[in-house]
Amino acid sequence: MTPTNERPYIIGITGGSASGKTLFLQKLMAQFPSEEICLLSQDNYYRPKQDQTKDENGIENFDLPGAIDDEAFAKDVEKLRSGEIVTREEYTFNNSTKIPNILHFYPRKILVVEGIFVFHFPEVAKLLDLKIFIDAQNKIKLKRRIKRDNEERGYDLQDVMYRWKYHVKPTYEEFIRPHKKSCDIVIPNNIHFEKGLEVIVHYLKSRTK
Ligand code: UZR
Ligand code: MG
Repeated sequence: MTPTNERPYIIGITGGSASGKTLFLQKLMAQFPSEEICLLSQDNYYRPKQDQTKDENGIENFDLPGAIDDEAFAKDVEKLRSGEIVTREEYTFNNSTKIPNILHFYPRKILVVEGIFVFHFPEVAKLLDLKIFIDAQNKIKLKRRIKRDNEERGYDLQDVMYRWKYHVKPTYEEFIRPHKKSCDIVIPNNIHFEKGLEVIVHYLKSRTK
């Protein structure tokens, strides 16, 4: 546990797919020593591929809230909140040949919880002290998604476009965008998020002093 025994300050970060959450968080995490901050990503709570719901064309839809084991996710946030260590197998996306790492998460003064459904799952959302929404225009997110899915997740262009139209965009509209109006802070990331990041880092530093 952290030197003082206070419970962590919990920040939730959401935003549409490819809005820039991961990059924002990499930069945020780099500003703190690892003993002060912990990042828990919803990505590690995808249910196995064989348990995913298929659409009418037989394609798994990873963009439905049911794609995530929300119970396990919320339980782990609660564990970290109450000072317990969390152990979880890494999710390897489209790469069935990769041997997953075993990840360990430690309770810290600041806990960051990220993912497309962190505001949608009530049992996770209720644990958040600060809700941040990273926002970008659809055409910009799509451009980023094409690049990322090709380089990191092994999908070709046709695949990306299909998922965008039938899975990603409808999910954004139904389960993600509605939370923009009720979150605490919206950070636009059409060009960059540097100023928004600076403000958040400054605020969090004041809490870890
Ligand atoms: P972010 N996702 C995959 O691409 N492959 C998987 O095995 C599991 C999830 C995608 C998911 C969602 N949808 O849009 C995205 N698809 O990961 C969320 N297809 O991650 O917020 O980093 O974009
Ligand atoms: Mg991400």
